[in-house]
Amino acid sequence: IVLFNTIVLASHAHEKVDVFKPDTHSHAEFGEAKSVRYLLYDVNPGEGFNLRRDVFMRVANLVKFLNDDEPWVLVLPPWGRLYHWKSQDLNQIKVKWSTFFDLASLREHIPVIEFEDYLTVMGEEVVEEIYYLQRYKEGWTNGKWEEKMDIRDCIDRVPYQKDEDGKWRGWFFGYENVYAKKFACLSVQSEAGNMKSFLMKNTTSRSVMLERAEQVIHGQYSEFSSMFWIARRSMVFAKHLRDIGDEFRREYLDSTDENDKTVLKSWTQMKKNHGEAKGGPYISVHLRRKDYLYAHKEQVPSLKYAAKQIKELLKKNKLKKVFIASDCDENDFETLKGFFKKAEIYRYKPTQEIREKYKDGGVAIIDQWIAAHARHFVGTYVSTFSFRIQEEREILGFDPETTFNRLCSESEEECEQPSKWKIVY
Ligand code: GFB
Repeated sequence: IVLFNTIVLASHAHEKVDVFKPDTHSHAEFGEAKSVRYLLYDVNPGEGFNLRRDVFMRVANLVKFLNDDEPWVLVLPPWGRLYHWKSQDLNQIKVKWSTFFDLASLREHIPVIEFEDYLTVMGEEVVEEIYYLQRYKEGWTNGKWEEKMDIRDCIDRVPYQKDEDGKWRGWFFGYENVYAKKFACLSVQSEAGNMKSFLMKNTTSRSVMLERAEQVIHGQYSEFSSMFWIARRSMVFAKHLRDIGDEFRREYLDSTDENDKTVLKSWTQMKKNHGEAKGGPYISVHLRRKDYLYAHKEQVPSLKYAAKQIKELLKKNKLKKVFIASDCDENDFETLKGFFKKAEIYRYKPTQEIREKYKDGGVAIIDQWIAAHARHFVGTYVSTFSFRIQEEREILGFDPETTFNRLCSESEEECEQPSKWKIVY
């Protein structure tokens, strides 16, 4: 079903050419075998890991819709060069998705391959077409949202340049020899799913890359829809990371899946009611520091005030253990611990071997996994890191009252708690 009025591709910037007529083209022409096409994407370099996971869900659902009509495979963008991955001693580019996620689970939703496998399949280090998604220069017309997309002049300086052989060169996840044959800027105001017609009708090459894929929104497939949650549920963390988290839970937090009622099944089989999961006998806290200390200084508590809130939660839940997931340094962690006399305060500290194998991203996932299994969770204001923990808890079947909570700062008069984005099956 076509939900927008016009999809246009201009041969020259600003010139609109209607190429898509919903009434004449709304059905795929079957009868001929269609060859597989590859969709690639990347995200604004400044975005962190957990917003990138959200962009994956949008693109994954786009690939799902494409597959209703044509065989498309999503090429997973290697992880790397992330602003928050500060460990200088680790090599943190070209990191495969399988380091962090279970590819078999992703494939229960859509066909995916790693970038390196894509290069092997292509037999050449090439991306055929790149569309650099950008806003409309003129903003929303009449202040009204309408679905549209047009090839336009690039608004910002783009990180791709044409070399003397006519090849487009750019970052390409750190793969220096990769080039693109064609490059254009595409102004979009669109739901991810609505890119389908553009890709099917306005592009023909074997591989297409959407740069700045965060420009497209979830739209009707947002948190309120089962499609969002299907894509989200398929993002199962890699078993090697879950195992490390589970071992830590067992060893320090008296937490096992059997006791906590968090036994994991294949995501396609798992459907938990709220309140079925009990969680381990500990409070978990996502205490976001670093850039949040200035980016959200009004909403981020001092360590002392965070400790006060945690103590109240321990008392209320009759618990004595706390698990802290945080990007804070050791000094801050020790300071925080110093505010507690009786409670046991834990933090996951990776060995050097684990750091080297799974990088800063893997360690963050282990933190998220442990935090997701607590009897009660409290996160940080607007942090996508906290949001992803909340989603994990929805999947596991926790009572939303134990999940959608955040720490308040001492300067907040009203401390609004996070929206309850409950799972939809
Ligand atoms: O994931 P993320 O986008 O969440 O970025 P926000 C935060 C990153 O910091 C994580 C590290 O991906 C981790 O690398 N980090 C944060 C942590 N909390 C923890 C933790 O508890 N444990 C571990 N091990 N690592 C957004 C950013 O951050 O905040 C934007 O994505 C921007 O770029 C905005 O800076 C202000 O949503 O918290």
